[in-house]
Amino acid sequence: MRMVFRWFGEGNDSVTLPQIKQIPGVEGVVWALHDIPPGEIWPKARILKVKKQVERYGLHLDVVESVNIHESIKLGRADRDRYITNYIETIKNLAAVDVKVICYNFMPVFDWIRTDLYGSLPDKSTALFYEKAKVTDMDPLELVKKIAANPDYTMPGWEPERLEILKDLFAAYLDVTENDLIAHLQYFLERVIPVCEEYDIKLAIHPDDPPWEIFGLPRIVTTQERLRDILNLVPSNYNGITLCSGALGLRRDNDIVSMIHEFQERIHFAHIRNVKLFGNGDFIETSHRTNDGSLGIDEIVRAYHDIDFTGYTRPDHGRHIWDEQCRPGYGLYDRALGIMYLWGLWDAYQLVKRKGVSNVTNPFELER
Ligand code: CS2
Ligand code: MN
Repeated sequence: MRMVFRWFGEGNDSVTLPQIKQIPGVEGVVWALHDIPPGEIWPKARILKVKKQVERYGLHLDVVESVNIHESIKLGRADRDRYITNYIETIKNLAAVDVKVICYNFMPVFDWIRTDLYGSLPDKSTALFYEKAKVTDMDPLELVKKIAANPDYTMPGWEPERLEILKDLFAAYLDVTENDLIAHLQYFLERVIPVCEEYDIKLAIHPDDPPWEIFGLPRIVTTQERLRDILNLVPSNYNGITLCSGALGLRRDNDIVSMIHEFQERIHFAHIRNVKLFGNGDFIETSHRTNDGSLGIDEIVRAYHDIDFTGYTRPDHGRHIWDEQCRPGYGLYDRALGIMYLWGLWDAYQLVKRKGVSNVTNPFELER
């Protein structure tokens, strides 16, 4: 497990590089050029600037999240080849600074969707919250308008200035089926993966969040079966997965431990976080600790330990605690606590392995 930490860039993040450097066991940042629109080439000079900033603190920039995919590629439009060519140029520019993994997603229109970025937890901290009724009962454009009108609630893809574009996109996706979307992903992968092989840089698709159809938009990165299909679209090690426990774990029928075992060679990036699922379909993000949410983070870390996972790993979203002012889900404190929890589990499993405590398979199960 090689620990990395998401950083949104100088002037764009409340968390600083010196702070990240002091979190135990963090070796690199997960970064992106967030101001470059999907479909455009990431300029070499901009990439080199980040390299300089990050390396000054002894951190690496091996993992990029995300190089976003232009909607024309997802829609299979006639102009997609131009955007694929640009994507390939970006891959080459990133390989030139030794980037090893590129995380991306194939979600139409929106990245992750929540209805409240500051939902309350019983301890008075706040976290990203999803209220099912709000999503199912509302016209998506109305919801977008309402959320976008409040600057505190702006999420990726929901920006007010995108409203007109959003209307067109919704219309464009009306007759795109899940199978079409899979075919468009295949078309993309067949063209970029050979370049990834040549330049030794791995692609890692992030699951849809939440992993089900939303607002009538098709979604395909949702289950173990779907992940298997995607890996088989182009059977190369360079066509891999970002296994996000918090996104996939929103479905009770998803078994993360089984996915870790099945896809082990193709998991190039692990996102680990917990989430509390409610009976009515709502959910809220929690601390990383197993006891605080619905996912067995202890079992998930044990599965990574069992497969001797050497891939990049990051804590995912955290709560907002101790009055921290930060990007929603991306504060310093709770994610740093999350890292210490992950290391705590990992080191304990290491110890059990070293000492050969054969009668205790999971010391943490005894506590629960
Ligand atoms: C989210 C996403 O769950 C997550 O990791 O923060 O924004 C995610 O980074 C992107 O969907 C990956 O492309
Ligand atoms: Mn994630």
